[in-house]
Amino acid sequence: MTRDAFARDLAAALAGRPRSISPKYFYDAEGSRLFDRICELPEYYPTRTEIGILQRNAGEMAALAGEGAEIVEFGAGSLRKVRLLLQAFDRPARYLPIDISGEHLRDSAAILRAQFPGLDVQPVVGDYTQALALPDRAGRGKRIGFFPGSTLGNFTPDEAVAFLERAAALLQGGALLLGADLVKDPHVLHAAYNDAQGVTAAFNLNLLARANRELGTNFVLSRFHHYAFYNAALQRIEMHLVSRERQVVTLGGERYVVEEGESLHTENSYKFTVDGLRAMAVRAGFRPGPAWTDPERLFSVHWLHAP
Ligand code: AVJ
Repeated sequence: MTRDAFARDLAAALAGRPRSISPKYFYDAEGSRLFDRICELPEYYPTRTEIGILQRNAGEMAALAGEGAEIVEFGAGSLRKVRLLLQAFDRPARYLPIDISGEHLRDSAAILRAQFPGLDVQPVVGDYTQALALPDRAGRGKRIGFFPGSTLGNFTPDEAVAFLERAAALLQGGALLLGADLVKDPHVLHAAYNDAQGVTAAFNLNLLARANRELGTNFVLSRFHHYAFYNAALQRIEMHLVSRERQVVTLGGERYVVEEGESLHTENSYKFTVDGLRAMAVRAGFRPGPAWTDPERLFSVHWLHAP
C-alpha cells in the first residue's frame, strides 16, 4: 500500500516540473534511524531545545491540562517528550498516539503501558493529515493534543491552517500543545540542515536508497548532491537532491531523464515567529494561551485552547 503510493508519487515527481515529493517518504526503518541520529547532532538544536522547554514548564502545562486529561499525539515520535507530560500531568487517563505505522505504534504502546500501569494506551492507526475519527472520550478530563518537533513546519501555510482547524475540532473543550521552530540567524538554520558529519545528507539521500530497495529503481546516490538552504522570503528551509550530471532513471518500466543541475525538492521546513504562529492558530479557531521559549529564543512551545 505505502509502496504503491511511493511508486505513484515518485513517478509523478520525476515527470513533474518542478520535481517534488512528500517528506513522509523519508521515514522507512533506515530513515527513522537516521532521523534519530539527526536529533542528537550538535548542530540540530530543535530536539534538545524543545525537551528543555517541556522540562522547565511541565508543571504549568499540567495545571492547564487539569486532572485526568487524555493526550492525543499527532504522530507517535520519540517517547521521550510525551513521557515528560505523562509524568507531570495529574493522573492522565488515556494516551492516544496517532501514526500511519502500526508497528511503531505497537512498540511504543507496549513500552508506555509497562511504564505507566494506570494509563489506558489506545493507539490509532491513521493519517493525521486527513480527516480522522477518535474513540469516544473515556472520562471527564480534557483532551489535549500534542504535536511536538515543529512537524507543523512540513506543511505549507494553507495545509497548516487546515490541519489546525481539524485539530481544533477534535480537541473541543481541550487544547493543543504545539512545538514550533523559530526564525533566527540563517547561519544557525543552515548549519542545522548541513551538519558536519553528513547525517542530514544521508537522511535526504535515503529517499533514493529507499526507492532502490522498494521500487527497484537504479539511483546512484553519488550522482546527487544534498542541498539544503534557508529561503528567507518564504521563511523555510528547503531540502533538495540536485543531480551532479545528466542521468537516466528507470521506474516501473518508464525512463526519466534528469539533467545536470536539476533538482528533486524533498522537504520544506517552515520556521515561525511566536506572534505569527499565534495568528495562524487564531485563524484556525484556537484561542492562544501561554507560549514558552528557551532563553536564546531558538524554539517555541504553544498552549492553544480549543473552544
Ligand atoms: C521532523 C520535519 C521537524 O524539519 O527539522 C530534520 C525533519 N529534516 N532534518 C525538520 C528534518 C532534516 C524535521 N521535522
